[in-house]
Amino acid sequence: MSERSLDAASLQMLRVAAGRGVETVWDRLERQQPQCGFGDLGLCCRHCVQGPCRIDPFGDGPQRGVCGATADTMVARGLLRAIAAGTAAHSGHAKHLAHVLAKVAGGSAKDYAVKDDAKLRAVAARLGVDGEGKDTLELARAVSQAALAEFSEKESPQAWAVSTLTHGRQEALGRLGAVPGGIDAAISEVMHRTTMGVDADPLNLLAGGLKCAVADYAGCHLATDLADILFGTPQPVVSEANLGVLKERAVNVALHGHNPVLSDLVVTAAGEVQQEARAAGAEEGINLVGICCTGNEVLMRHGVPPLTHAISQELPILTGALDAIIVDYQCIYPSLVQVAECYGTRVVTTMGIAKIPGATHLEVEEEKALEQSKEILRLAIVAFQARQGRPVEIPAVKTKVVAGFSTEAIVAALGKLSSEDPLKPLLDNIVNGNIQGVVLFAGCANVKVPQDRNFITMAAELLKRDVLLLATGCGAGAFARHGFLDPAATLRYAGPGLMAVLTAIGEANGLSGPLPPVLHMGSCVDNSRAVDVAVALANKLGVDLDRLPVVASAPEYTTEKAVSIGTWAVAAGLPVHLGVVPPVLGSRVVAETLTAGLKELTGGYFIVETDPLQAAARVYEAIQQRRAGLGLATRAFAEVG
Ligand code: BF8
Ligand code: SF4
Repeated sequence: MSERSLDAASLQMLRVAAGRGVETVWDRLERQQPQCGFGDLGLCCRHCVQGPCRIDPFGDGPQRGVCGATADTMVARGLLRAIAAGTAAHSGHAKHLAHVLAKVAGGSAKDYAVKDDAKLRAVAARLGVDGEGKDTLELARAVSQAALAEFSEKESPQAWAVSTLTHGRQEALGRLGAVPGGIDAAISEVMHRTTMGVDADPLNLLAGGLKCAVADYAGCHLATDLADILFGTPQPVVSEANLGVLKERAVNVALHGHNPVLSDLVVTAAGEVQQEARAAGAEEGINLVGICCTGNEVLMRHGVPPLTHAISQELPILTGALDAIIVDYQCIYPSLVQVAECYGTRVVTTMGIAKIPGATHLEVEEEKALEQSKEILRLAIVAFQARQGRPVEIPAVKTKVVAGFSTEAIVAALGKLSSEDPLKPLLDNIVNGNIQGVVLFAGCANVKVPQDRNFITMAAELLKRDVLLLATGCGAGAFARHGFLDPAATLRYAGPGLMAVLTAIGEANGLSGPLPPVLHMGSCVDNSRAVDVAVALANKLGVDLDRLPVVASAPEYTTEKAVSIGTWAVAAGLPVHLGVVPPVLGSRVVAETLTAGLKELTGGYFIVETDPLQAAARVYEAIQQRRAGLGLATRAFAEVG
């Protein structure tokens, strides 16, 4: 089992699954072996029905598809379609929020409100939307219109992309033709140019991929901004993580998926039906817990405990104590329904575009979302009553979590050290080497990697070398479950320079100790928050992003969304580590461009390294190269053992 996960609670539930013959994602991976070698290399194409076509990587068999497409063309086209799919997912989520904001402004979504007027005004000002004399709802209408206008093609460059980047980056992307005119337009252009008989030039295709990835960045940033406007900008919050947060005597309800539109209201609804739950015999009322990025959204804003993440999403059901899983969209395994059937857990789908056979579908409409949220919770109460008398096994595994580090929260915390110039302490400590650099850990868990291994191994290596760590998505979840979001972990893992800085900030903020060594910035769309921090640092230093000692890492990535984010991080000028080999090795041109050639164009590049120790060394090395480029003192990896 230990080759499957490093997480004690997951391992305990995997033993339960094995004992009861319940199939999980790990079993299905085994049953898929051997997986297709052509697919692994990116050497297959199904873009028309003269295919499917594949290229022989050894050079003996066919070297062209039926239409004449080469390996380079196929690999690049495949990569582009992944970027487009990821962009569609993030921006579908963003568009959903834009519609809700428009409904709030128009008065038809009474259960929602603008919770953060200051953020609304800050976003409006950044976009050049005039807020003068406008009340909150008038301005909300204007911002929602500006947001919806971001999706279709327009003459002007995308406001959310350009207004949030450095001037240097705007120019660099402009020179590459990588500033999209609209998010949907960029996705549609990729689908066009990758269909049969259009773009066959791998380099031209990759340029198109960068443009679509920048559209994805805009979508992510838009999603973060509008979620903050509607539900509040996160502030530091204390919670707990892992399966031990389930309570036998509570109605346990997991919120899973990505969007706060429903989940945030379920938090409100839970407060209102607590009494009903108690009356039904649940002494501890309703216990909301989170899975994946919906979990991150409600952790960041309400302290809802993160239960588990991505590949282990089936396992909480095996405790026998989970009464319902409410899902919206993305990263939801259809297999949840089969596991749930064995235990009586209600799986409730809520979005018209994301149904699962066998689940209960209750389509949520923003006009009556609060009432519908209560209705769903009542289904969970019924499930709770039905499980009485059946045994539960809740692993006694949970960790303390401090999360809620939005950009605004980080700046406010730094402001306690230097109110006039909040970024100064961070910058000074990077310059003097107390902080060697910053790594943003992002992305998913991948069942091909022992769960959490790459995140934990790399983080430990980087922290002791004084690298400040930020985290989002399921990566942040891995850190949560292994105690890295607990301030106590700073004492255990941080090198002396980093420890001094985190302690100074913590104490200035009235904590009796340091900040946690990994700052949880939110869900995957909230990678945009990390960009905001990097842009602020770059502007203060007077350099572009491609010179900062900042690296991104997705050491266990899985999804197409992660591919888009990785690509926009490279477009932004960052080195980006991938701990799982992407399906591009069938084309030397594509692989070399991604890992080296792009450096000349954007300053960013991919580092592909599956061994976490080697990966930590290479990420650290990338930081040191950037330090040297800025004329800062450098330190070799081997200097700290
Ligand atoms: O958007 S990290 S597995 S849950 S894709 Fe999915 Fe990956 Fe998790 Fe969040 Ni992000
Ligand atoms: Fe084959 Fe070309 Fe059709 Fe792809 S587009 S399936 S390579 S014929």
